Amino acid sequence: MPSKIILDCDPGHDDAIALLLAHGSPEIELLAVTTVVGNQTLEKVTRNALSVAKVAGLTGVPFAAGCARPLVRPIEVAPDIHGDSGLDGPVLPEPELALDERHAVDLIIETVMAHEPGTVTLVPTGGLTNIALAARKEPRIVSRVKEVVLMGGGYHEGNWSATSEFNIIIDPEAAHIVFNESWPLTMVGLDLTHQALATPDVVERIRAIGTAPSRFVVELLEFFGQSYEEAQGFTSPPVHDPCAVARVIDPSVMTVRRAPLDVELSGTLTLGMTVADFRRPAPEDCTTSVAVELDHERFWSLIVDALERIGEP
Ligand SMILES: [Ca+2]
Repeated sequence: MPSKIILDCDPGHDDAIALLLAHGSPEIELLAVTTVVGNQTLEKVTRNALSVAKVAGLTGVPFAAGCARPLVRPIEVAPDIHGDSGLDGPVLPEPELALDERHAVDLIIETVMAHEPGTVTLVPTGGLTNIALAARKEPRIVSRVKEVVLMGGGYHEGNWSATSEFNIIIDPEAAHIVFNESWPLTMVGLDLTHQALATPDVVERIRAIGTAPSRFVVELLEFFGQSYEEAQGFTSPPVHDPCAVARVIDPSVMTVRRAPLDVELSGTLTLGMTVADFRRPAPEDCTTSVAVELDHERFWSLIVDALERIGEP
């Protein structure tokens, strides 16, 4: 039985690859794709999601736009990493799919409520505004969701401040809501995703597939690599978001550790920090885990295999 997921994203180079990975993996049944302000404005990331769908030949899955700004904070986007479009590098095809008319928050709620309890996994790879609002608007989704597997945060690393990761710091109040609900939650944070480096041999493996979607990914990785080198001194870019999808496809692709988790809302230096308490074994009722170590070879093989299955749509 494939795992049913809702991908809530802000494409975004790594979101685009996460979407391709989900679409090309038989272990995943993609129920819906929802967008949220983050790497760029809602309008831009939504268009990007639809362009990626066109590249992937993805049809029959509802795409819905969600929140255009965080719950409390002003909008903060990331053009220095993702460019002015949010997905700079490749030529973006004109979208063909029409957006679902529902707000993303309603699509998330209706999708979770329409499926058996314990069968739908939420995979957020952007700020947590939509997910937080969905939990507040329809609290029954919290016990019905199988798990939340999110890309964000980090127990020892930050990237947007010394302590905090972009997806969390752009809407820390939303993250606080999501991290403090009772659903099982796995935080695939920077500690893990900084191991998911698109090294030159990885880029060559993807290039060798020789299809239009693989060329699209190579062009994404080339732009992303340049951004990360200039902005943060990486020699190969960390490809964050597909790590969360990979965890759902094959849990053995990473090790995780159970630990109580919370989000800092009042720190002057540490706003948006995700704090994991490792002082003792996690208590029985702890529902949160953090991703620790990635199987780099297995991870990239999942992406290469997905692109090979997508082929030339
Ligand atoms: Ca993202």
